[in-house]
Amino acid sequence: MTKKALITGVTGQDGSYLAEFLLEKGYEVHGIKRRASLFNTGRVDHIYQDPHVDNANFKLHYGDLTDTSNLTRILREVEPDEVYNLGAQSHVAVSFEAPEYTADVDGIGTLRLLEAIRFLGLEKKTRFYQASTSELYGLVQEIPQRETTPFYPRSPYAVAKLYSYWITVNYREAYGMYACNGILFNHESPRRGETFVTRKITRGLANIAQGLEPCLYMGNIDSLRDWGHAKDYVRMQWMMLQQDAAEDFVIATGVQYSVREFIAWSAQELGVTLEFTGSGTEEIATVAAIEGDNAPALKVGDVIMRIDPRYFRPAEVETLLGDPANAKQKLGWEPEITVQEMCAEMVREDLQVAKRHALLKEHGMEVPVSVENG
Ligand code: NDP
Ligand code: GDR
Repeated sequence: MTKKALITGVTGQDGSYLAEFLLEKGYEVHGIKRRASLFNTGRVDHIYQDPHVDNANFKLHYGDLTDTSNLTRILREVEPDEVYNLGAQSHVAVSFEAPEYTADVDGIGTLRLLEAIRFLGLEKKTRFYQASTSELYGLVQEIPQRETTPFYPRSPYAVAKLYSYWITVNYREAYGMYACNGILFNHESPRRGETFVTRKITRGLANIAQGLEPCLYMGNIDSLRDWGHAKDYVRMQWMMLQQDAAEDFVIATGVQYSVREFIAWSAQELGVTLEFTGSGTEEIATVAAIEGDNAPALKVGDVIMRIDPRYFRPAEVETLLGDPANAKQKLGWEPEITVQEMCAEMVREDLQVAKRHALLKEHGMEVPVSVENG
């Protein structure tokens, strides 16, 4: 029997990799996409299947985590074996601007799904994965963070996700549902949204190297993160639903680096060595040396990064470092892609796009390069 999976957030970074992964495993994959005024399926267009042909095994449904009746109808229609709840307003800084919406989608949205599964009598059939987050640890109470580390959320996003974490545990305990949390540390890829820090850096520096932008404006570059590759992390999401009993797992690499280091590696991938001088809001990064021909727009001495306090958060999560020992021991999971390999891949892909845009610009055409916000 073909297994059916339903993914909320299928048009996002993780949703797109997970859909690919499950299709390769032979699943029939259903995804929920939001109605938007522009096409928003860019990350899944390559796996799109014409719904007019028979046996299409990738199907998209319009929906929203704020709409109970819509979620219930989709669940009733699909009767999935597995639900992956990846949909969220996932930007921490934006959650300070839109706290109520974030709570509705990232907190109550999870309850709506769990309750719909129960209401439809699917609680013994449908396994449920909740996209929990290292942001739950916020102001860290223990280093490294593991499954037993106390939570201390530091943003409306993290507080909403805290509700989702516990309501998932509660439905497991109260109704015997196979429901579990993956507490995932930051994971990135060339498909990462443009306003998260890694992608902002790789895209911004590629644009600067090609003369499309003058400078990268950053927030807190002392921040420390445990970064992995999204491809490794979606594999783990699936593994968590294949166990005999539901359990919550920390997924991380166990290594942390600063945002400043990520900027330096990204520049190095472009053949540019940076020198960081000054401190606090006066810190800048200057081009110290250039090798190769990826950065024709730059010369030694150019300032290509400055601090803009607009990107500081009202409450910051300064340091995150996960301990993935439990996942390694019980599930045999190991990340296969290092953060440096991931950074190189992201720069490579963003550079290709920047080169195409530079060519268009050279021929007098307008190109979109904004990295405002985030
Ligand atoms: P993205 O921001 O790339 O994707 C989020 C997805 O959720 C998009 O498909 C988005 O749709 C959808 N979405 C947003 N609002 C709604 C809504 N109201 N109803 C339905 N869908 C909605 O996030 P990631 O792929 O990076 O992350 C996936 C999940 O994992 C998220 O829940 C995130 O909070 C969590 N997480 C992510 C980590 C990471 O480092 N990437 C780490 C830990 C947890 P649209 O495309 O239309 O915007
Ligand atoms: P995060 O990711 O908040 O950890 O949440 P993000 O990449 O946005 O920030 C990481 C760190 O970098 C610092 N930073 C900046 N961040 C952004 N976006 N833009 C900047 O200019 C900038 N300068 C410095 C941030 O302050 C922060 O400390 C991500 C999301 O995917 C969540 O959904 C997920 O739950 C967590 O990772 C784990």
